[in-house]
This record gives sequence, C-alpha cells and structure tokens, in this order.
Amino acid sequence: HAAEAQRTDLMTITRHVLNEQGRHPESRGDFTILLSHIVLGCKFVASAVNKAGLAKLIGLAGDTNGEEQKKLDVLSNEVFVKALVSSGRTCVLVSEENEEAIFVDAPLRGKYCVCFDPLDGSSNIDCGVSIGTIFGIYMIKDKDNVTLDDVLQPGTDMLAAGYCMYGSSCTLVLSTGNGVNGFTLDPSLGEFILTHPNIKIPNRGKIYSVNEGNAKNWDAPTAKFVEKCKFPQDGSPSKSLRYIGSMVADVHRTLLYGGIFLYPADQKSPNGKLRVLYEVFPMSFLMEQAGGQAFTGKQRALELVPRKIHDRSPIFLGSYDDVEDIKALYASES
Ligand code: AHM
Ligand code: MG
Repeated sequence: HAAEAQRTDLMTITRHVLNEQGRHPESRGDFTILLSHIVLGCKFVASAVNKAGLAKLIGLAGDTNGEEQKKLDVLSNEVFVKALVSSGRTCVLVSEENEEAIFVDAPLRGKYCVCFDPLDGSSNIDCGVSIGTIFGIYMIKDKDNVTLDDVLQPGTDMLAAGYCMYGSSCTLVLSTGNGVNGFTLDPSLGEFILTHPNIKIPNRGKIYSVNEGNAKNWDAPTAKFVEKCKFPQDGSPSKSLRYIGSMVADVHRTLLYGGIFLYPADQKSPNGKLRVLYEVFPMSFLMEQAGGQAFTGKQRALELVPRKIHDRSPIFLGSYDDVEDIKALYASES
C-alpha cells in the first residue's frame, strides 16, 4: 500500500490573507503586513508561555544573578506594542495593560487601530491552563486627525478580529469579515497553517459556560436561563457545564462545539466583567461571522458604542438558537 504522500502545499496564514486580499484590488498589502506583525507577536508569546514554567524551575534551582523574570502579561504587552508600532501600519493602540490609549508617532503612523488583550486569563498561567491574546482591528477615519474617537466605534465597524490560544497547541482564529478560519502553529515550520477552514458554529449546543459561583447575584433572566439548562421543562436533555475561566479557551470551545458562553451582569458588577473593546467585540464579531449571535442583555453586542476605552459589558454569545433563548427571557422581563 502506498504511503500517504507528504503534503507540501500548505495554506499558511499569510497565503490565506493574500488570497483574500486578491478580492480587494484597491488594497496595497497593508493589512497583510499588519497581520504578519500580529502573528509574530503571537509566536513570541507562544514561545514565552511554553517556557514559563521552566524558567521558574530554573530560577528556583538557584540562579543567583537573579534578573527577575518579567511577568508574562507584562512581557506579552511589550511584545505586541512593539510588533504593532514597528509594522508602520497602526495609529492608535488600546491594550488591556495600558490605562491610556497609545498614539503612534507620525513617522510610523498607519491607518489601522488595534484593540487587544495581550494575555487574557493570565491568572491561569501557573497551572498550565490555556490562555490567549484577543484583538480587534479598525481603520481610522482621517489620517491627519487621529483621535480617541477612532477606537470608540461600535463593533460593527471592525474590519477584522481574532484570537490566539496558547494551549496544548497554538491556534489562531481570524475573521476579516468573510467567515472565520482557524490556523494551527506548526512548531517545526514556525508557520500558522490553515487547519479549520470556514468555521461554522452549530445552531444549537449542548454546553453552557458560566461562573456559577456568582449565581446569588444574577438577574432573573440569567438565573432562569441557567435553571433551564439544568432542568429543561420541554423534554430536551439537560446541558453540560464547562467553564475554564479563560475567555479564549471557553469561546474557542463554544465556537467549535456549539453552546453558549455567559458573563452576565450581576448586583456586584452591573456591567459584568469583560471589556468591550478587546474582549466582547472581537469575540462577538467572530461568533456572528461563524453564524452565531452575541447579545448584551439589552442589544446586539456589536452595536454597542463604547464611551471609554476600558468599558465593560455583560455578554451572552454562542449558538444562534441558544442566544435566541436568552434574548426571549430578557424580552419577557421588560
Ligand atoms: P483577566 O483579563 O483579568 O485575565 O480576566 C478575564 C478573564 C476571562 O478570560 C474569563 O472569561 C474571565 O476573566 C473569568 O472571570 P471569573 O474568574 O470571574 O469567572
Ligand atoms: Mg482580559
């Protein structure tokens, strides 16, 4: 029997984005360049995350010249800020790690704004649970007059969004507004290869994902929804609970298997926990592009207009029909 021929015709992420750009003859490759800098940041962080535990062990083993190990989230932020600025294609950057937006100096200024969480879920690092980088990309309105308003736009204005998950493998999921594609880092090549073309989320899922420890503070629709997941009254099977506490991993599973991810408002945090610009918007964009929905409890998540760069919002996202259910509960409430 013939051995399977070695596949050498690989669809790398760069090739994929160049192909997509072919559909826009007016584009001059700026987006491809920007993306290649984001990809470089992801590879750098992936390698740092892989070494994180080891560096600590070596440190414990008595490294005396004691340069203190930089915290991974701080390091990741530096990596992405440098990668984005040096691309020459960005003008405003919003990072979860920086209180103020970063305005890129004129000589390196380009037309894109990038909002990102360089290392989300970093409380999970020490136990080896998956963490990730999340990003959303906008275009400025007027290159000679760049203001904060260029990033305080509704999510519907985003051009592209994605995340990179640093887990048992390193996976980058991206949408440029034309569906969702997943790429896995081949460590031997150092390239992201298209492994999950045209991701579509199932219309209904069997999983709900929420921090149930907050249940005593939930509002009625959220409480009712979760109750129905556990004790369905319509004869449907009860759902499974999966909650990692790392948004990228929880959303990635939701995207591939279907189901719903919730970070609702509660009495203690009336706007929930997750940040609009670099958590809620990118993940909502991906969900819609994959055929799912994202809802805040009041409206379509992407139609929010953030007032401040670190604004938060409650979020319910995932399979189309599961999100319909929570929308119905909020509608009957009001
Ligand atoms: P972080 O930005 O401080 O890492 O927090 C964000 C994380 C998300 O990854 C995750 O969905 C959420 O916090 C979990 O919050 P909780 O521990 O309240 O369930
Ligand atoms: Mg975060």
